[in-house]
Amino acid sequence: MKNHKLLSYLLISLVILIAACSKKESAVNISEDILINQIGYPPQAEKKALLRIDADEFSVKNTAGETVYTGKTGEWKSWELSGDSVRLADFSDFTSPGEYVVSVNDSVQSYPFLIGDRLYSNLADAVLKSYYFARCGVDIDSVHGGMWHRKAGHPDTLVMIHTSAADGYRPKGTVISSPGGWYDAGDYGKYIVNSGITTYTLLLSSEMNKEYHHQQSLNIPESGDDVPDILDETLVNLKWMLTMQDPNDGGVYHKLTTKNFVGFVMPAETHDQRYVVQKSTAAALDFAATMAHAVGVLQANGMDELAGQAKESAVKAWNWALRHPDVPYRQPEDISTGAYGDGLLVDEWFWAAAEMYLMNGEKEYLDLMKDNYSKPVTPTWNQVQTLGVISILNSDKRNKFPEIEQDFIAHVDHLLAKEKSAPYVVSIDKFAWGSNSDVANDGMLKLIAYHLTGDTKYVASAQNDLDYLLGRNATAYCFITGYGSKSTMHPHQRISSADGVEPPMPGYLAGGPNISVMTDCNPDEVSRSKFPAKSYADVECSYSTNETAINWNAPLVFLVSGIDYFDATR
Ligand code: 9MR
Ligand code: 9MR
Repeated sequence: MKNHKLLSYLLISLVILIAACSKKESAVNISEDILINQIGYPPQAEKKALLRIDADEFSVKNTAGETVYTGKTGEWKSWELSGDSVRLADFSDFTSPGEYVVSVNDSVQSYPFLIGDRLYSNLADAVLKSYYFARCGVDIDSVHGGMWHRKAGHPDTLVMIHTSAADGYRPKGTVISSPGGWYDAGDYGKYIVNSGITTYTLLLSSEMNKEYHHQQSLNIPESGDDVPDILDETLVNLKWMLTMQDPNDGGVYHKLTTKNFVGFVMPAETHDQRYVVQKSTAAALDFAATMAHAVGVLQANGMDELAGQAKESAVKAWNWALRHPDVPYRQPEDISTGAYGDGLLVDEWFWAAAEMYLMNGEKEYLDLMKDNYSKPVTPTWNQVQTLGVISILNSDKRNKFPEIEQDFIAHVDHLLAKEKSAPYVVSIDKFAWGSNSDVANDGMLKLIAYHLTGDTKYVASAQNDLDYLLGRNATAYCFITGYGSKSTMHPHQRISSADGVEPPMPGYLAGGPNISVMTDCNPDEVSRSKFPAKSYADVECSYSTNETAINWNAPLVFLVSGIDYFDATR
């Protein structure tokens, strides 16, 4: 009897529970078929959502569930890269600050988002602070790192010259010191080629978004000194780069890594021997370009001694490259960490020559710059001519190069044209490894075009790139850790995996969708879309879609800071 009573009590409770749950579900029916920027939109910005639902109308509702705006949707547009179709929901003329959802048929709604001023300030800080969390060889204390505090690892004061890097000055087995810098990515390596473009891009943001970065405080150990935090942080890596040059001949080691990738353990728990591996022409040129560019920034910030050192190192690396114009990086047999190998160096020559020319005005560099010119493209670690182009257009030599300026604007206009005809309102139409960084770099180029022309159509288009990264994309993910309703939680990143803290370190951009390596995870366990724009998996094993990397965050620093800066001054 007693048992029967208990059973019926349990049954009734279960029924009530199920009813309560299903009621809750029908009250809040969030659908990933409504894609929005999950942080939100500045009042004066264009505001676009995308519907994968065939509805002619949509509405915007406030938190009380009241409809505050209704609009008509655009026509169905299908995209071969995502394998689906979307309809545009444009509510740009709705400008009242507040928290909202986009709703369709009164039955489904988007994740919530805000309309308001300065929505991205906090995000801009986090995206830049990601570099502090990536510092190599120092404790991250709880004052600055909060719950992500950790012990130092990889002092890198006893680094061996690998056989591939041995020469008369530093024979095999020589030990050098090369401490500091940032971990490249989810792995613990430090790579010069990738450091070059990253360091340059951050220096560029410090110059072009100068007032913005001047008021920014990141709560890093250097905060409060007389240098902007972005520069303090960037110098961490620049100073490491200087240690990668062989003072004897000016050559630059390609990378500093263990022989093989180590496991997913904390920095302080891994002690495998680290090596500097092979000098390469690409490393020398990227190093020379970055150092030459840094000279002006350092001088402008009263750091003359370091500026002098950067200048001298740039010249030495450049001269090494002249003596060794064609030394590609070839991965030695006993080394299996990242290669960053590049067989085509015209763009590296152009970039380095441009920076050397801007540094000291000599004709020798100008000639080589002209000889190696090719039209600007969206930059990546192995396509860097556009970095030289940007430096020229930002300099007092700009007027001497009207064709280069034309080519730059033509590339950005082409990005705008692609966005205009793209169903997902974004310029990207090729999904390579790190595709999200291509979106961020497109956005950066658009903001630079705005600086050059004053035309705000470029800012509007950059906002679309940001909207994409913050959730208005075919995967419905906000790709930046710690931000948005549904964001990357399991990046392929050793520290976030091993630190025992549930949320990943914040402010990191995931690599993003691509179909380069469909087997990084066991395909039986992790299903990936065959469509490039959807082929993303928020799982740790997916190094080809879900790693983080310094060169991917840097254009995002520029993009978010630039848009927030624009928002603050419009
Ligand atoms: O963890 C490595 C990551 O940082 C690299 O980007 C990636 C590609 O080179 O490789 C990862 O390491 C994997 C290796 O390539 C294959 N075996 C499994 C390793 C860890 O997932
Ligand atoms: O970003 C790099 C990507 O363009 C390459 O296709 C890929 C494979 O070679 O390597 C990426 O760089 C990785 C590097 O080799 C090691 N550290 C992690 C980087 C990001 O995945």
